[in-house]
Amino acid sequence: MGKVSSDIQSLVIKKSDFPASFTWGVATSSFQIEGAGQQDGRGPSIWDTFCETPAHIADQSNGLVACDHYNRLDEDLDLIASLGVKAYRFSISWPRVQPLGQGAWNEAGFDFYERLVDGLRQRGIEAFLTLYHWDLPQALQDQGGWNNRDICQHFCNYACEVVRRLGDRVATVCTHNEPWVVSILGHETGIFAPGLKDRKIAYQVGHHLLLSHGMALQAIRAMSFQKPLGIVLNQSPIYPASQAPEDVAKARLDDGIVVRWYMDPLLKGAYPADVIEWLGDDAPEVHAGDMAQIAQPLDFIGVNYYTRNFSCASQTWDVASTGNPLTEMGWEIYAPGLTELLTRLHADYTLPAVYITENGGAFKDPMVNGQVDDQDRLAYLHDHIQATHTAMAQGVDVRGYFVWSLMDNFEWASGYEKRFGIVHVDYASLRRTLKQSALWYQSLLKG
Ligand code: IFM
Repeated sequence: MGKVSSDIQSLVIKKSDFPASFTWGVATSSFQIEGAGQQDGRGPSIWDTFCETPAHIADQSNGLVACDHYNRLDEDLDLIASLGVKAYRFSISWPRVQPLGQGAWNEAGFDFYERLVDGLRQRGIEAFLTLYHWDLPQALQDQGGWNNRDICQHFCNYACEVVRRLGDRVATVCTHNEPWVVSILGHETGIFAPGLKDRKIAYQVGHHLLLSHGMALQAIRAMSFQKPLGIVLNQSPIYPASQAPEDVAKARLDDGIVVRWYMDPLLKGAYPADVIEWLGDDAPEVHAGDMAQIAQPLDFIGVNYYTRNFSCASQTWDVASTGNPLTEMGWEIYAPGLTELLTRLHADYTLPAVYITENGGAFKDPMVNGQVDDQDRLAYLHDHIQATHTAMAQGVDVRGYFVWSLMDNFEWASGYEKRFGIVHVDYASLRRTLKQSALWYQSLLKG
């Protein structure tokens, strides 16, 4: 393990700049790290199926081993504890605990999560549990997946069972991670599982995700569960590429598709009229009572922020034209966008507590003499933590910040080629090594 290099000391943000109650954490998701794809009765998920088509994943990989977190739980819990974080955000693999997505529970799967929440507790780390981070049981996809309204009740049953078994040892529960990704990338562009390319289905899926969120919140509260409940959205401020009226209009519509399509129903009880009009016949079928069901009171909202976006009506926007550096994903590094996003949401909505539930970057990360000197990631994290602080100073009630990600992992259609971790994973040996960014985060959290 290396030392924090001296130039890092010049970075300005300090833990003491934040309230003592602020939650500092790291985040992961089940499919991206667990592996053990065919172990202990886990059922197949749509991502297992999606990975079977080599062209879907950049390096033709899959999640069968991933970081083998399932078999290295204690080591990984010690790793998390070594960072000094207050909280760990993770997701439950639905097919691990209920292989078919309905019916029988898999006790071995629940045992794993029992050991996870107990292990966190023993180490004094709060558990931030996410119910759905994209690994749908394949058996439910075979019945239409999120396009079949029946799935809302299946999700609700699953959510209640997870809370019944684990709820006493978690700090918060979140229903969905990034419904825009599931809806659009999974069902309109088809670059993520289940790989459909149909706009009408995509928006029906989006509606069912939100409806299932509302149903689950209501059912969990009916169990007298008192802890904070929320949802996590991927959000970006969207700017027109120029002040030309068509670019301004496109930016407004894109904001409707990415931000307002989720924020409005959750916090105002209605879909944005401009997006409904743009969808025409592809607008989702909404039953009487659905919108009230979706707009359950939220205890918190999670914001996943990586970059900003530009909208251009006439041509493809060249992100290089901003002149700012890009991450390995090709995403512009623009920390002020996080402040702009948070203050805009604060102005437009009556927000519940906010957590930055994901923030981070993929960088090249060469391992040299056993160390990864990822100054680019370190600066990225520093600047975004500072941007969070700036938003808080302007009145946004941000309660915590989670680095994406604890460790390098399966980056969906990019496979293992893109590394987001503050801990390096050598995929041949599965050895974990703290990068400079992890050492810096550790020193920041020491205060
Ligand atoms: O790795 C993903 C994560 O699963 C969801 N949010 C974005 C991350 C980086 O692409």
